[in-house]
Amino acid sequence: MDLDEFIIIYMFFLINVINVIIDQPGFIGFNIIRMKKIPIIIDCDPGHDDAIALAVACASEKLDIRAVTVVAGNQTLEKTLRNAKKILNFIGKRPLLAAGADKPMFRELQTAPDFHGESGLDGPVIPDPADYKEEAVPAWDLIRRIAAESPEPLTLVPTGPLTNIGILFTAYPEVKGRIAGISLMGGSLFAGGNRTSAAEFNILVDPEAAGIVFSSGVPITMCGLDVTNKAFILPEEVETLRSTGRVGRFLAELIDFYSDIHLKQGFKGAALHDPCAVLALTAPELFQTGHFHVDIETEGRLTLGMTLADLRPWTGAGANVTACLDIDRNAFIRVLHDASASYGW
Ligand SMILES: [Ca+2]
Repeated sequence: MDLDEFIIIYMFFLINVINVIIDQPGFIGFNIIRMKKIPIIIDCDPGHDDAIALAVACASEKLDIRAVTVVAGNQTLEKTLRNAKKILNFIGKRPLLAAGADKPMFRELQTAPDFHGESGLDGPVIPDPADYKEEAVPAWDLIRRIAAESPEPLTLVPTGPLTNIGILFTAYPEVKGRIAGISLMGGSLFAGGNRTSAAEFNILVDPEAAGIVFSSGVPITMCGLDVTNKAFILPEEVETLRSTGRVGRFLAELIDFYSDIHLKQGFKGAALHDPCAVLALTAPELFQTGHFHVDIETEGRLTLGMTLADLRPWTGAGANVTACLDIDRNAFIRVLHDASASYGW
């Protein structure tokens, strides 16, 4: 054996010894790495499926929720902010909260009372916590501050129109460098629209903001209707959810209201759109994905708000989106049941 061979064998031995040592519970350094949570900010417009997304996110040990920010969408900002406070208070988590935009960047607001009721969260009655106050700064200023103070880059999880993030990237473009990625619910590549034949609601409400976000250069994971229409919950699974405890009962009552319109539209059960954006982070193994270059239509008479994937490989347009296209629905429902059960009674 010459010296080179000896060094190679010695290094191999040393690396394996280190691997054995660091995998022990007493080795603090490795445990810190292993337990490192993903720092996120959820930007939402609750919203029945936003409520489920918040409950799933707050139950996850993989996430460090630095703040929740709120935008107008499913209902007016006043209502979505009130709903966010009610949901977070009810599930016993009170992260920093900030209100954002009360209307899209360049358009009038359109809401979705047909899906979410006049309150934006029709169905169960839960307390309205008067002592849970939002921060004095708007959502984009809070995100900027947290991003600047955070040692690690943040991940944004938008589950409503992208107005707050569009304003953030326009007012403070340097913040993009502090964002590791965006895991969002919005759009549709191959499943058609829901609010119009071409467009999904979140993107349709503020297509200009969506355009800013999709062209920002920040890595985007997109949970559009391609996957979220497949993330439905069947009536018998709602009953199991109801039996898991106080949060499960609350979520089941939300789904009772929210299922109605889905069943009338021919779905097998309520499509749980927004939780997909959370699970794409915490349980990526549930999803099948593809990489696409996606642009947002901001002018079309029939196609306003369309998320358009360029399927021509020869153009050289690099992918700006990882799109979730399919989901292991049974595993998704198990995660939902486990998350709600973790809150206890
Ligand atoms: Ca939403």
